[in-house]
Amino acid sequence: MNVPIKYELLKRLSAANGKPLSGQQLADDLNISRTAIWKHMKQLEEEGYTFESIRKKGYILLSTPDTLDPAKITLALETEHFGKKIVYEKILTSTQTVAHQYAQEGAPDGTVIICEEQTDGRGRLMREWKSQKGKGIWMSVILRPDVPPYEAPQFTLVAAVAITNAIKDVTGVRPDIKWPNDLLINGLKCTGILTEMQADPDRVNAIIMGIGINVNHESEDFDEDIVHIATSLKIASGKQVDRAKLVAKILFYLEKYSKQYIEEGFENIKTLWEEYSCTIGSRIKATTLRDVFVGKAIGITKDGILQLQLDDGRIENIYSADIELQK
Ligand code: BT5
Repeated sequence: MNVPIKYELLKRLSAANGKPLSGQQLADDLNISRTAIWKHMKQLEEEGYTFESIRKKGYILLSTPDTLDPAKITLALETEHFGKKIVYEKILTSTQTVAHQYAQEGAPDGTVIICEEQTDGRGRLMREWKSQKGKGIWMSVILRPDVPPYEAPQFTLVAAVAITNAIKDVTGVRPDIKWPNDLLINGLKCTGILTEMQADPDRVNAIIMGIGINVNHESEDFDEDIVHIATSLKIASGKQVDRAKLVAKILFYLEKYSKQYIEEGFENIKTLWEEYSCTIGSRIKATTLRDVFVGKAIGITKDGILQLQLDDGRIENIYSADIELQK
């Protein structure tokens, strides 16, 4: 279905708040025929929307399907321009791979690639990211900040703060941020962030921000190899979460904080990040590509680099690593 018409229809029906809207009124509003309205309603029903149709009065929207349909995301969107272009598919290999192609073809700042299921979802260092059908948020957002390449890793911290705020607003549960790219609830991973970029030597062309969130999984939905390290927002909050609303909220905060980072620098985001972090102040083991360091995480620099105080008192700057919190 033509997305603008579908969106306009749903916008009106959901704003009516349970009162019937007549086919004639909808047809006049949208400047299409009553038959066309009827056809659109049928198609919406096929997609899982349910309506009550009252003779001579019109339609009431009863429920929306549990999907990431762009029309549903758009209904909840409060951004200036993030999420104005959404590419939605039932199944993809990886939203990152597709987002890289879109970025290369010039997709604008804030473009979203999102799907219900990934067959080849990936984490850092090409690790596997499990992306079960219909349960999570598997999306990549294309950002076009005018920054040098060495500033790209900071966007992982910007995203971590944005997603934490959004999860808190929508579910009431506040995850902890584990440097650099995990969100944990009760020590278990609910979210992973993968920041990749396309760049010239001195300028970023695009940041591809991959976001994977376990939303409505029950514990039996997790494969054996991750069941002891993973959790979902439903497990943590005890409630089914509206994924489309959460996507809209994430885009709102991602737009807000990336703008703030570009215009004002890292200071405010650093403060929020430190408040949400479970890494700072903890004794941790940091495994980098070359070394293993153990010590107390004492802070992040204004560039987002983790500072570790080793047992001999030396300070080690950690640019990229896997972190284990130690007892
Ligand atoms: C990450 O990597 O945490 C980044 C994950 C980013 C996924 C998103 S989904 C949308 C976009 N498209 C993609 O293809 N990717 C991005 P890393 O820190 O390397 O963690 C990977 C590790 O997390 C794996 O080795 C597993 O141990 C664990 N893991 C895999 N799937 C998980 C899941 N669904 N929940 C929790 N942990 C998981």
